[in-house]
Amino acid sequence: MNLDLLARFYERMFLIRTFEQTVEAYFARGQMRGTTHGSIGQEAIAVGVLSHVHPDEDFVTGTHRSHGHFLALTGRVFELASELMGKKTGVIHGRGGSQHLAFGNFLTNGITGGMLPSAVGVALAKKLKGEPGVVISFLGDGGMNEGHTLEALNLAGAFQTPNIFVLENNHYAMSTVTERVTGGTFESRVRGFGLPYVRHRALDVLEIHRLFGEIYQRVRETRRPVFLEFETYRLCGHSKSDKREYVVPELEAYWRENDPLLRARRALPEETVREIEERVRRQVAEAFRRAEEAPFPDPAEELKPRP
Ligand SMILES: Cc1ncc(C[n+]2csc(CCOP(=O)(O)OP(=O)(O)O)c2C)c(N)n1
Ligand SMILES: [Mg+2]
Repeated sequence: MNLDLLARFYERMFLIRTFEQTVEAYFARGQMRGTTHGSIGQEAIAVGVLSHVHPDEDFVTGTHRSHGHFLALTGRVFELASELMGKKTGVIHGRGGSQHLAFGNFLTNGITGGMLPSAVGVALAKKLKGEPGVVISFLGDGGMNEGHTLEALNLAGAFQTPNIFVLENNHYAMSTVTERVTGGTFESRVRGFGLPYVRHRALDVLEIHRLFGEIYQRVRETRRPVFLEFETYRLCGHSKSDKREYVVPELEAYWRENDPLLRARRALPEETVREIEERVRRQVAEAFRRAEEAPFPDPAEELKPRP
């Protein structure tokens, strides 16, 4: 096992978790407004997958639940905390909030599966222009039951675009247990559109990194799409007010026991874990403190068209 790589990944996973827990505390105290969706339990996917990105060549699209994707990609805690507080120092000057992040070649929106049509368009443009790079798109199991997702997958299959679809199947769409509202299987649907399908239970960040690395290289070379389903679990509510009355007890017990973050933690020397956690806690506390002190944007300035 590569302990140096695992320590690096653990630091990013712990950063995401600490960020999400801090956000929960801010909402509970009424220090943040609006809504937010945490990714506690799913950190290993963001970190393992996005460890492969070439920021200048690839394009990444997220979802309503993308704090982890953003932090895995950029590590910019202060900008994200500022964005959630509506501050001028935010990722997009506090205009978008938690669900509407835009940073370089990374975009998210709050429509379930809503980035997929654009993601296929970007990949098609890359293919037609002969540009390098791939488009990596996260989506949820609920997103798989949206019409626009199926239209986008159909076009990816028809045009054979360099897309990698990363389904984070966490078993729930808000309070709906996905199995209950899904006809047939995701795999047969996706294969029906002419895309190869890979499924993996996302427990081990190093394994996710290795698997995604293979798929990433394949799509960079072949310029053809691949669909990857990760089985995962969110160990937090859907959004800020959720009593989690819908959870399936067996699933909950399995994923609490097998939390990928704790699994990585257990494999590292105690001293390494202690150093990482102290450093990250300081980093997050400092970023939130600075974000609190940062100014709100000036509406007159912000409403001017961007160059
Ligand atoms: C088109 C659309 N319908 C409904 C919603 C409300 N909504 C927000 S998140 C969500 C559940 C999404 O579930 P899933 O795709 O599994 O992602 P997860 O929340 O599990 O990460 C829904 C229905 C929405 N944002 N967009
Ligand atoms: Mg889901």
